[in-house]
Amino acid sequence: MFDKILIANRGEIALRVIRACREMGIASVAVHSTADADAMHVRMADESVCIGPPPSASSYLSMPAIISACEITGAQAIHPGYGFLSENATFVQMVEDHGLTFIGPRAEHIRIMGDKITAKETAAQLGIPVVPGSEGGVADVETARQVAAGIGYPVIIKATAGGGGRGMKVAHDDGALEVAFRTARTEAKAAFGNPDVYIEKYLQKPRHIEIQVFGDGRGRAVHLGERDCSLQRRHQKVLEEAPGPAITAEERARIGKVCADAMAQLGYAGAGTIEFLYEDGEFYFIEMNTRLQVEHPVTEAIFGVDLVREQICVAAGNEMTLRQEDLSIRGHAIEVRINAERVPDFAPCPGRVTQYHAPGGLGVRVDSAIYDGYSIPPYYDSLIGKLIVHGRDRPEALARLNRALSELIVDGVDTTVPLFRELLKDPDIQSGNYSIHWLERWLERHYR
Ligand code: MV4
Repeated sequence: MFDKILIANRGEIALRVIRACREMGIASVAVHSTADADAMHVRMADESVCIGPPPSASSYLSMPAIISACEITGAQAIHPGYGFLSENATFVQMVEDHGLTFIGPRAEHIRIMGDKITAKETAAQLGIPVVPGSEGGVADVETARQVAAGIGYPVIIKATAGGGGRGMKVAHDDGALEVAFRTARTEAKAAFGNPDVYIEKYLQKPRHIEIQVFGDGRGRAVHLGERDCSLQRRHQKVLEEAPGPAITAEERARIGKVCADAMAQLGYAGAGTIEFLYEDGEFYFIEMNTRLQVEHPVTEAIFGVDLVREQICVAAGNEMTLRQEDLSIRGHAIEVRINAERVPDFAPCPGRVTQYHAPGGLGVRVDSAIYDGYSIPPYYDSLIGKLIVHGRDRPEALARLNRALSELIVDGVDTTVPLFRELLKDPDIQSGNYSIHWLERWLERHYR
């Protein structure tokens, strides 16, 4: 096992990893920009190293600065958290070339899943159901027409190098295809430096369901069920829950086994998430994320598993302790993302937190790195905390969330907390009846 781990991240996820390290008797090293000298992750770690000025590109994304921080402190492994360098295959390679361990999957698997066409081809080969569409990229309008005619309208044109919803165009009929196709290519080139696009059948009212997988890198893998992350605004998740309100135990077992078997075949190491669109009882692969996700705590709650501990164990070359037959779901969990943003326009709202009080009690978890008097810097993501509740069933989780939100105090900055207090009153949220477009429509209705 490692003696010392460096956490190449900040905020709540850095704290999350430090907590796992401390429980495992592993020393932790925080890295921080000059803007984060007073950050909680710096105070909670055993040691810290300043790695550069405020902009991420010169600090949290600086590969040489992070590798140097390992050398200075004697850290043997790097946990990347999410975002920043967590899905950067070049970084993984560099970490390994310096005799250090990256706590995450192999560079090769990150690379495969980073290219959306390769990811989809790989998924299909591994037996994962994918959205009907073009085989690989589509280079000209004529081919696009043929593909669209084959699968039927509406279709969606997506950037190969994309992800997170950027560079997508929907065409509802043949007349709209040419413009959609050309616009998608132009935007893909501008946004990602790569004009390649592919085509899929457009699913009109799906849910976003993602399967948590975990592999030992030696041919064993398990699944930890699904999360429903359909409540999004502009491709940013707002609320996530597990299990998915629309997914049956049989569906979970079936798609879960498909995913676990696929990861076993790949020899995948550590935590991963396989994203699906789910419509009319069918799962369609869209992407795979080769990292720990923001919303991992809802899975931890219902399975009683510490995913970060497992990541560290597998990276250290230990046997995976997770066995599919031992993994069972207890109750229901919901996470809401607390962002320093003004509702309803979601403009970032950095500044000083004049008062903070976190809720507590049975079934309540708060992952946050803020504190009384903390100044939220303007340079980074606006996520300042996550409130996760766990109940014996969905109604109990919802009641607990409502109660916890009533206790939560974050003064001095605008946050998304008032949004959740409103959202919980809606009958569709109470019943779990929502798709990927529900939230945008609700926001329209509610705040116009
Ligand atoms: C789709 C789709 C409908 N049909 N693909 C958006 C981000 C990227 N991860 C994939 N996305 C979508 N792909 C097909 N074939 C609709 C979306 C989509 C979406 C997906 C998940 C969560 C929220 C979304 C909001 C708008 C569109």
